[in-house]
Formats: sequence, structure tokens, C-alpha cells
Amino acid sequence: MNELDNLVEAARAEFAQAAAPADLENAKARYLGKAGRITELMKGMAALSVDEKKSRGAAINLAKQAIEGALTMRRQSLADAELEAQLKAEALDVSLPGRQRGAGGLHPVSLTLERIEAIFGSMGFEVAEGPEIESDWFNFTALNTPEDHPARSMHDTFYVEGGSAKAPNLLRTHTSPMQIRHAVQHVKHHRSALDAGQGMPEIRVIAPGRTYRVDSDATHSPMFHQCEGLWIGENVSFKDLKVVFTDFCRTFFENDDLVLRFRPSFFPFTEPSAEIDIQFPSGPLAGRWLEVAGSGQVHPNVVRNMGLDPERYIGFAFGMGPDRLTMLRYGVNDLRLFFDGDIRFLSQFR
Ligand code: 2NL
Repeated sequence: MNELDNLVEAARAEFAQAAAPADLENAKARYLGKAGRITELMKGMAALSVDEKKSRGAAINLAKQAIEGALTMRRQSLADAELEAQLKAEALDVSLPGRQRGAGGLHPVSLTLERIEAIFGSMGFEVAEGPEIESDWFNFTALNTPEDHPARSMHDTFYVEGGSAKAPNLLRTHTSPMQIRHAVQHVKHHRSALDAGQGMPEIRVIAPGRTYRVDSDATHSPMFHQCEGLWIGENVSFKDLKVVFTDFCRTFFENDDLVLRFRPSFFPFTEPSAEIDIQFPSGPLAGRWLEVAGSGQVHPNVVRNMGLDPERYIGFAFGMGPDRLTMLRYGVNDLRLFFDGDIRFLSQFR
């Protein structure tokens, strides 16, 4: 092998060794650059004769072309490799399953509140919602609660800033204050007709929402839900309460054979008052009496506090616990599960 063949071989080897385009260009400079081996060989021809120049020049040119050819090939294969690596790095596996977005869902107690609203809505009840921070008047006094009633103590009720020193504001202990607010608005709206002796449309309303009491164990949470109902008119009786509440329970629990029991009780805001129990004729809860609501005929003092004449207007009210209704409907045994925010529990109600 002659000197030029060796040079071409050396260039090929160096080009093959170049792992990156920059290395390759450096190697190129050593052969084809201004001070490269080929250029030096060209310069070395100056002293030769014309004939010698012809054959030597042709031989050097062949070597130069061979080196240029090798360079082009190596450039191409480096570029190919680079593209290959890039495609590999950016590859999308279109057969992979997509990233799932878990479908959200309503909280089980919200589902219950929606059911309650839909059922009473179908019976002509409006839904009244309002403040969770209440005045002493709307939460207690307007509801005929005596000054010395235990529910007014610091042990039972969360008091907050605002209101007067004697009657500070509080976190509502039931949603009845919202019904008083609703009734007062209703009466105000029909004041002139009432004063003219023409009467007013009946008040038919439910008040669902959050309520607060100082209490915490497996069956009591300091924040819990309540839904109260109120129906006031000129001829609304306990019979109507029994019909409405029986219909509600049978629809809510999807069981037309459900039995109800009205048991005498006492509340400051109703007289007479009754506790409402239900009994399932079959299923896991069969035979047991389960307390689901308190109720009664609205006390005349409360009717008066709504701005109505208790000699003319009469009606009933009830209060129930949507948390407990949710536990009964789904067979949940610990109230705290509703408020822990554990997605493994909550996702079972989607
Ligand atoms: C219970 C007891 C009850 C009421 C709530 C009420 C509301 C107005 C007037 C009169 Cl505006 N009464 N609400 C009446 C009787 C019972 O709830 O044990 N709730 C879970």
C-alpha cells in the first residue's frame, strides 16, 4: 500500500472514530483544511517537473476525493444516528392507555339533600337557604325558646362575634331560623292583602343546610345537616303532616310498605309535638323503629313572630337529619365517614 492509500485509510479510521459532528469536522480539518495533510502534499509538489506534477497531482486528487467521499458518508451516518436518537427520545407510544381523569361525584349527603328537595318540590315546597351565622332572635327567641333553655348555653351552642352582649350571634343550631326569615318575607310581601282581610297564599317551604352544635362522637358531629319543613295556611292540620311526611318517607326510601309512627314529644316551637319513627317491613333494618324526624303544630307564639294572626293561621313544621337519612339509605354505620373526606369512601356514591 502506498503513502496516499495509507493516508486515505487513516482518514477513514479517524472519521469512523468521530462520535459527534464536531469531532468529525476537526478530523476533516486535519486532512482537507488549510494546514491539512492533503494541502501539504499539494504544496510539496512545487519542486516537481511538469510530468511528475501531472501524475502526482492526479494521485493526490484521487486520494482527496476518496477522503471527501468518506467524510460525506460519515457526516450522513452521524446525522442519521442523531435523527434516530431524537425520534427514539420523542417517541409516543400511542398504544398506552390514556391518563384517566377520575369522574367526580356529589357527596352522599348532597345526594340526599337533592332527593329531599326534589320530593318536597313535587309537593309544592319552595327551598329557602340563608346565613349560617344567626342572631339570637331568629335562632331562639322567635322560635319560642325560653331564656333559660339549655340549648342556649355555651355548652351546646357555638357563639361568635357580633350581636349584642346579652344576645350574641351564633352558628345556627337548626335551619328553622331560615324558615322564620322566609315566613317574615312572605308575610311582608302580602301585608296589604292581609291587612285588608284578603289573606295570603300558603307558606310551604323547606330549609336544608349546615347546622352546628357542641357535640362530637360516632353519631354526632359539631357540623351536621338539617332539613326543616314548614306549611302554614288557614286550614292546614296534623292530618296533612301525616300525609306529607308519610309520602316523603316512602318516596325517599323507595318503599311503599314503610310504616310510620307519630310519638308524642315536646319542642318549644310546636304544640302538640311528635317524634316521627319509621319501620321497614323487610330488609336489613326490618322491624326496628328508627327515629327520623321531630314535628308538630307550629306554636301560636311562633306564628305571631312570623307576623301572622295565630287565630287565623295554623300549620305544621318538622325537622330531620339528612346525615342520618343518608346513613339509613346506604347502610353507613359511622357519621364521621361523611366528614373525613376519604375518597375511597366518597367514590362509592358516584
Ligand atoms: C328535630 C326537631 C323540629 C321544628 C323542628 C319548626 C320550625 C318552625 C316553626 C316550628 Cl319555623 N317548628 N321546626 C318543629 C318540630 C321539630 O325538629 O328533632 N329535628 C331533627
